[in-house]
Amino acid sequence: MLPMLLAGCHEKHPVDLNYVSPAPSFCEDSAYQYVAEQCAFGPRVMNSAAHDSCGEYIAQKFRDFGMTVIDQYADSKLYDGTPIRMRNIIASYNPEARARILIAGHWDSRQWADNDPDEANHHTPIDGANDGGSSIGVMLEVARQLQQQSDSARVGLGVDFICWDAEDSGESGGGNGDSWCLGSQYWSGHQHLQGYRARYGINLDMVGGHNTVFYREQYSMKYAPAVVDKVWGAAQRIGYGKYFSYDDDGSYITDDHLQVNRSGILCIDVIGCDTEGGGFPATWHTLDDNIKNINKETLKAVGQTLLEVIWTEQ
Ligand code: AHN
Ligand code: ZN
Repeated sequence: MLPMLLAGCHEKHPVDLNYVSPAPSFCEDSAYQYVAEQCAFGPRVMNSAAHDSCGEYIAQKFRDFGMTVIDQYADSKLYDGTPIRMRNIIASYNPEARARILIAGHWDSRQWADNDPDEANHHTPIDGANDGGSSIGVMLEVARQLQQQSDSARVGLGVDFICWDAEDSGESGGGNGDSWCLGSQYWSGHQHLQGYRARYGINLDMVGGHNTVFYREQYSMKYAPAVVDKVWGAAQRIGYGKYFSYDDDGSYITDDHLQVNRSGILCIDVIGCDTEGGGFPATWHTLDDNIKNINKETLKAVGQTLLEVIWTEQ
């Protein structure tokens, strides 16, 4: 019998209703819980006790899921000269495998809600449930799924989860592009292992909000169009074309993926946009970026797509 083919209104590639994915099911309840647990420490702003405790939590969770964890500590300075101590956390599945991919996202949260509608909040730190927490929550659940597989069916690919620090302390208005992404800037010049290579990278940013859609970010299209195709194609294949949309082009966004590209590894950014208007999510850099505004379906769409990419990588 011919497979039934159906082109939904959001799909560029027709959905094959007979397609059976080899990937396990991503549990959005687990991912949500990992976001909530990060938020419970308080805002993860640089040089704070909450930040440091949450870093320990993240590293320990990855170890609990059988990953080999490398900590990369480094000193840096915020754009206003404040000294900071950064911790990039690199957790590896199958650390000995030659064929590897990289999945990344930042774990720090912004020290100011400088996009809050109420100006009185502009100097208050944010929980960063979506902006920071969601990426780590999804990566932890992907790691847990990798560990859960029975020995006979284990994925042979290597996967490196890189949790960037100090992404979100940049200068308001985006004027000073170098003031953002300090952890990944450091890593791009000092990789955690000498001669580190990955086939490609997927950076996650704001992957857990309400009313979220992922458009093809333009630097990703410029540097790594085949990786964009791979990820968007995987999403469409398993029915998440509504989230991974071809309807509009994304914009050019300064984010951690640029630093990975700078290091010579092709990397894309999966960054949430608001379904209304296509800009950053409505809660972006506001006090509303908290656990109440995390959407499990969005976490599921991104997490299941990543599992599909991993389980179908040759
Ligand atoms: C700038 O605003 C220059 N880049 C956005 C990167 C970012 C901040 N992603 C989340 N928070
Ligand atoms: Zn941010």
